[in-house]
Formats: sequence, C-alpha cells, structure tokens
Amino acid sequence: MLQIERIILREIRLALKEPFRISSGVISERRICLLELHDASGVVGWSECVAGEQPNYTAETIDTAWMAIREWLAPRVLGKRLPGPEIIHALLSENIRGHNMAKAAVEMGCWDVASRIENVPLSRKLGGTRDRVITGISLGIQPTTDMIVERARKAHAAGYRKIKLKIQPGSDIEFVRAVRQALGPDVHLMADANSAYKIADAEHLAQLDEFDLIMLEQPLGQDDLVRHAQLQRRMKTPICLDESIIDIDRAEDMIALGAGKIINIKPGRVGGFTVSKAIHDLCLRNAIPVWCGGMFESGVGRGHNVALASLPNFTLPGDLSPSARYWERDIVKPEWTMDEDGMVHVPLDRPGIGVSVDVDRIEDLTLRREDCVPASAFDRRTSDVEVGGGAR
Ligand code: OSB
Ligand code: MG
Repeated sequence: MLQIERIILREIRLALKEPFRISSGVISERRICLLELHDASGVVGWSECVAGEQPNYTAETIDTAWMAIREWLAPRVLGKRLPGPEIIHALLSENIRGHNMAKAAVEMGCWDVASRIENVPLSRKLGGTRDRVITGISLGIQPTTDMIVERARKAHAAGYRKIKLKIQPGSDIEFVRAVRQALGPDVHLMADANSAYKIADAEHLAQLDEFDLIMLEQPLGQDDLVRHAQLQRRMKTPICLDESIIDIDRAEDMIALGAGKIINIKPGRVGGFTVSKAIHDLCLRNAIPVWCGGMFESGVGRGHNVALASLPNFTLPGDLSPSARYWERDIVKPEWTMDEDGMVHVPLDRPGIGVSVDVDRIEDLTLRREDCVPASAFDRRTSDVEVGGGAR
C-alpha cells in the first residue's frame, strides 16, 4: 500500500568533468530534476528525471517534465491509497500521451518508496538476481582520432568492459578504425550514432562491419523502425535500438520487423520500471539481449539504473559508469564505484536504491523547488464544479 502525501521537486546543476558531445549536441552541465516523495507512513523515497536541457534526445526537456509532473502527473498519485508501484504507469498513462521521462520519475520514485516500506533492496523488489552489474563507458565525439584513442586506452586500462564511441557523419569510420587498431581485436567495442544517419547512408555504415563491433546503436531516426530493418539486412553488425524503443509495442515491432537485435533499456525513456520489466521479459522470451543505458544520471538515478540492471537478461555491459567518471562530487553516499573487474556492486544491505541521498548538499545546490501536495478538499470541490459544468 502506498499513499504519497508530498512530492518535492528540486532542480540542481552539476558540472560534468568534461563536456560530452553526441551527434545532436554537446552538454557540459546537467540540470537535474530530483523528486523527494513522502509517503503517509513516513517513508521517504527519491528519484531523478532524466530529461535533458534541450529536446535533442527526445522531445522532453527538464522544463517540460517539471510542468507535466506538477500539472498532470503528481496530482494523479497524490493523496490516493494505491495498492503498489505496479499500477502507477497505467494510472499516469490514461489519456496522458508521451512525457515518458516525467512519468518515469514519478513511477520510479514510487518503486523506491515501496521497496523502503517493505524493507527490501530496490533491486530485489524489481526481480533482480545479480549482486554486481557489468559496466561500460560511453565516450563523446572528439575532434581528432588521436584524442578518441587516448580516451579509449584510458577507459580500457581503468577496467571498463565495453567501450562505446559516439559517432556522426565525418567522425565515424576512421575513429572506430583507430580505436580498434589501438585496443586490439578482443575489446568489446560499439558505436552510437544517436540518429545521425539516413537509410541512404547504408553502404557507408556497412563499412563498420569490418571492425567486429558488438553493436551499432540507433543509426537512424526515432521513428525509422522499417528503415532500421532495411539497414539490418545490409549489415552484419547487430543494430541496437535506443531512441526508438519508447514502449512495449515498439519493442515488439523491432522484433517482428527485424529492426534490431539488441535493446538499450533506459527506464526514463520508456516511462519507468513496469514497462522496463515488460520489455526485459519480452526480450528474454525472444533471445534478445538487453543492457541499461545512461543519461548522465546523478547518484540517485544511477541507483535506479543499477537496480534495474540486476535483472537476469541484462547480459551486456551497461552505461553505468562510477560517479567519479562524471562528477567532482556526487550527491549520494557512498558514491558509486567500479571494481577492478569493471563491475558495479548492487547495494543489497539496505532498502530502496541503497545509497544515502546527501540532502544538505542538495539543499545547497537547489536552484528551484516546488512542493506538490494533494489538492485540498476546497480545490477538489471547485474542480468538480468545473468538470460538472453547471449540472446543478
Ligand atoms: O544515447 O546513450 C545515449 C547521454 C545522453 C543522451 C543519450 C545518450 C547518452 C549516453 C551517456 O551515451 C551514457 C552515460 O550516462 O554514461
Ligand atoms: Mg544511445
């Protein structure tokens, strides 16, 4: 049983140690929306909305998500007695289209609250079985091949088990070739185009087959499932979809069409954990491996991702780098770390996301705050009258 009595929205900013360039833009500072959810039992849970500052990955931004949570989503859960987090996605999605990252922030916060109420780790509440998750790194586009080689060498030496290179037209084949030559044939290497190509580039992209990549992530547009299937027929390298998979139907379509062979599950992009689990289960039944992508989460969002990545079909290394790869200082204690085997440990000794949120530090970093509470009895009466449209 859940009864969320207050959701505190906060915006903080954290500077990345190094600016990160993908085909659709560059980011040097994260504007992060955090949710602090208070249950009637006194339990407090946390979540993070992963929407970026610009609408260049999906249509959502931190500002659209903030508005969606305040106006439409928080009111759907606040003050209600709810049987559990499994029903939240359906509750948030009835006649509210899109806004998956905003929905996910509310939904995943409810999962954290529910696992704390039950006194179990979030991982186990979700059905996770692993106690360590295998970790990779995502490297931004660099101005020269020498610079990407230097970063890839360092990442490999640090123990990362998969190296993902961001690519775009003009920074692709030669960059991948240089890294493959520098690191040798045994390193798990992949490329992510963030939709930078058209189907007319199929022949160009097929040159990547030479480098034995474990996958090519999202070469074409978000809605291009049919074209991804055409491209997959022309390439040996498995295609992995990221931006295209926004719900369970899109995952089914990918499988039916042969539009890809691997899915990057980001819980924010699909509207939360219930849909993530459904996609995970669908992929398991269809022998499609999955891995957990990242959106430069702070330690709060990372806790949610690590819990999800502990499910059985997360067999490929995730974009789940330790805190120190992103930030001078994270907002959780302990910070997220990676061991010598390139594994992040799933916290199993504590309920919820398994790390402490540094509330004092967050207060210091807070640039705006808004408290969402149940509509008062008076507000409810007025809105009933509006909806009733003068029936009396
Ligand atoms: O496409 O996976 C992506 C970051 C922002 C937006 C899109 C993507 C990414 C990453 C970052 O690759 C991975 C990470 O959080 O380490
Ligand atoms: Mg991606």
